[in-house]
Amino acid sequence: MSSRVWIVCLLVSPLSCGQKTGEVPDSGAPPPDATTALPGGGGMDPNPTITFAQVAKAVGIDRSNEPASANIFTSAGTIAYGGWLADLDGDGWLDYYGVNHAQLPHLSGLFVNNGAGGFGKNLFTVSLQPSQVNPPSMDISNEMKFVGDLTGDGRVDLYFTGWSGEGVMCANQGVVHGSDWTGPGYRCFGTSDALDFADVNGDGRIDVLGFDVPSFDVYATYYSHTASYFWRLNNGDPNVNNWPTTQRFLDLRVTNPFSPTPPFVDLDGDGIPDKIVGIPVPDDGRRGPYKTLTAGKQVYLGQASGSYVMKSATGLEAIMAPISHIEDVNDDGCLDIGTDDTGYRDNQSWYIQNKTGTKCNVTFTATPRTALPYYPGFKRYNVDIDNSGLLSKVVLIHSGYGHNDGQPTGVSIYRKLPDGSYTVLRPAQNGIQITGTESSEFYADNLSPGDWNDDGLVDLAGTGSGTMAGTDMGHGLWTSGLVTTNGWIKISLPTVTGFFTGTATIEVFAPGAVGDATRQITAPRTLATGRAWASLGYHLGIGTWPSVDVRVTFPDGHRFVRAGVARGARITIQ
Ligand SMILES: [Ca+2]
Ligand SMILES: [Ca+2]
Ligand SMILES: [Ca+2]
Ligand SMILES: [Ca+2]
Repeated sequence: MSSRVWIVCLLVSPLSCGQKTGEVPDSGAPPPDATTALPGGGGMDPNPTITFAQVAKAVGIDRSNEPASANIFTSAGTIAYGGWLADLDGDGWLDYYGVNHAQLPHLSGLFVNNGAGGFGKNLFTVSLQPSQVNPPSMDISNEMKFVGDLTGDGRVDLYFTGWSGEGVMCANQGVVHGSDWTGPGYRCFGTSDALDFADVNGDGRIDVLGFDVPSFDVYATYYSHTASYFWRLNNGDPNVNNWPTTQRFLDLRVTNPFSPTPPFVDLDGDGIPDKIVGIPVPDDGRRGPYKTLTAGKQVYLGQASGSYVMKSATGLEAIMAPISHIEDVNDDGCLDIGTDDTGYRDNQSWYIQNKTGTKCNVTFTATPRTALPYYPGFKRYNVDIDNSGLLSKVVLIHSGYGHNDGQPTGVSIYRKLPDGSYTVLRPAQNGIQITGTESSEFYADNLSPGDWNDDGLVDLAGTGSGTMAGTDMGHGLWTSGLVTTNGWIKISLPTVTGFFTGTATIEVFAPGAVGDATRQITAPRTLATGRAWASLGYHLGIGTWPSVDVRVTFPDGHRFVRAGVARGARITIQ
């Protein structure tokens, strides 16, 4: 980390760290080169050059480069099923985890960032060790469900899902020293798949929505959503099987609006969980070619009195396809419903939630993909791709089932403009090539944003076709080559770590405008337990402002303001 200098600001002595709260620095006026006005009153580069280069194999993402103690490498059975950036060893640099579809020895990848533009050897085989109690089925763990701190020690844990309803939770043991390697060590436990991760009982510990594995049924669990689900309530034990469970969902509250699932979703925004249930049909042909269809969907709204009340005329009554995504896909503050006949690999069909005034009213209108503000495709990521402070959409578009409306296969970047519209960069322009020599996408592709080389430009890890050039059979790392006059800052909050109740918020304002919601430079960043830890650096684009004012609200309500944070600054606030 010698190349990076962080300025430490202490909560107890704000005057030791920059200007006094409320002071208006000389740099308050928008810089002269800004020709595009932003909502915050500043400017942004109107013509950034956005390109990415595939560097994965060149910087060391190569699973065959293992310590000798991992024994003989074999790549038989390789299917890249996700690439993730996360600081696994806690040194502040983003590391790389590549999931294989069946995590047998050698097939997945765990690479520690060396802080000098590359990654070390593949530690997957030596790092992830099975627990003797509740041993995992690593051969059927095949997809990442959650990357975060499930044990409250500030270290990044991993939760995988597999076939047959099974899941694997790997608890980070901290840095361990093997015979010929040093790196993060993981102990892995077998458990059920998980549908949601959030602190639902308000004790500051992140909980997990699971179900009973012996009675697992794929149709009931994933398509009709009529399975017997329960929340595992975190008690701090690294073995998730030792957490107490509850099925009294109406005693719980929806605290994380970002990972809803039909059995536990707050559609009307009152914090009380609602649910969407499909009407099951027998497996006699009525479930359709993918065995996913139901006879329609019913919506139940949770009441403060502790019961569910069915809502009629929601617009979902005749929807037969399974709900595969619940997201606010059009960014209007109300959750929308995405369905996919295949269950998991096609571009979704969308039912947009309507509003009465500003309130989400739990009725839905079928809306063509092409009628949305950007083309939503298969998966969407909010990324400040150009450091403008605006969140652009990086979209994976699938063509395998013909529901791509003429859009090109692969990654399109919809760059957000100050007026709320988007301008699109297609795969041939942005340099993100995920199809290799295939004619169509590989359906398990993914992206994971993060600044792996710490140059202030957001990069993308991920996977695509096994024939992608410059990769170890589909494990990709696209490094940003952004050229722009926009700038950035990075904020570190080392005390916002472990288990905590409430949330922390980072807000960035125009100079002298702290607290003025109309003069925010970028969307506030809200941090919840399990999704925030000491070594995370929060990257924030600031457009062409020479400096900005930063306000942090800590979980206990304390606020800290640092005025005059210069572009390119790295600030630690504690
Ligand atoms: Ca690291
Ligand atoms: Ca509700
Ligand atoms: Ca919406
Ligand atoms: Ca970068």
